[in-house]
Amino acid sequence: MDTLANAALPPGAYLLTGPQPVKLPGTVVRRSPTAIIPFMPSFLSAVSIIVPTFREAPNLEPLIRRVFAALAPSKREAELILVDDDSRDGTEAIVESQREQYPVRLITRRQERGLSSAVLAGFREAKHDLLLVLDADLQHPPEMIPALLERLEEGDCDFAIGTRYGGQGAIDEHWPLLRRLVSRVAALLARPLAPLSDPMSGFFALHRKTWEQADKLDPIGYKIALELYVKGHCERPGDIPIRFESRAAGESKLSAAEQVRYLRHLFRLYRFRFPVLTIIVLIVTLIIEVAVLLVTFGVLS
Ligand SMILES: Nc1nc2c(ncn2[C@@H]2O[C@H](COP(=O)(O)OP(=O)(O)OP(=O)(O)O)[C@@H](O)[C@H]2O)c(=O)[nH]1
Ligand SMILES: [Mg+2]
Repeated sequence: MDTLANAALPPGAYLLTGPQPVKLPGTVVRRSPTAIIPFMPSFLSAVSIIVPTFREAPNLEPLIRRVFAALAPSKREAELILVDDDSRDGTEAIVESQREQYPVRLITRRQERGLSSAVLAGFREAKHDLLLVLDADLQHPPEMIPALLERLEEGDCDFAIGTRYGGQGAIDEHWPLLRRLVSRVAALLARPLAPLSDPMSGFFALHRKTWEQADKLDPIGYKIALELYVKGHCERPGDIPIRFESRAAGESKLSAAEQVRYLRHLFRLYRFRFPVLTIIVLIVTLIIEVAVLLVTFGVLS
């Protein structure tokens, strides 16, 4: 550890340097010095749980408590990594207050922004072989975490995902109609890329090697699951139906701009997955546009 870099930081916080760093300047990682939880040894693979957060302070205490309560019966070793984009809403103090009891860490990004890149920052910090991602606002029931992990370990699955649309999946009746529609259309548009019933889901689990061996990721999108599935060359999704709750507290960060970014993101994934087809579609579009211009020009002149 670089003592000079850490001298200026509050107790319990230090900049990661050395072989396994989060390289971003201004990134502060708080580590629990005695991240001990009274779990017995387990034969199940250990999991790093990554939660991107932005202004989620009121949700953090119940989130942390419910995550570890869900894992307790299986005695699976786990760490929880919150990746916060400098919310300045008390997040740091809340995580600090939980660190004695639970193996939870906070990465505070002072400069970079964005949900998808936050998830990847969490992956880089994760130390276990299974990676699981969920939102902080308790829309994804933490009680379903074991089901996702068990599905991933069944052998015929390389990407487990909590779905609102498959099987007994459901959405809280208070979720706005427009959001339901947008979510459905977004899922439909992604269908040729991946056979996921809910590709916009932010609740998923994968093996570390899937991420490590993935093609170069381009985290511009609001949700990273689809990109990880496609670029990680996954072939065997495992749907776990969940009941998608309404946000427990705080505000949604899904803006119209994010939805436009999703379309750009989709286009890039199509180009990656079907390069020849994309070129053909572009050429045909170009020919049609030129033809329309010529006809218009011919008609007008
Ligand atoms: N680190 C980080 N986290 C983010 C950012 N934007 C959103 N998040 C987190 O990502 C998760 C999903 O964001 P939400 O705003 O709940 O998006 P959503 O679930 O699609 O929308 P709602 O249904 O309206 O809640 C939450 O835990 C957010 O706090 C960001 O820019 N940086
Ligand atoms: Mg949400």
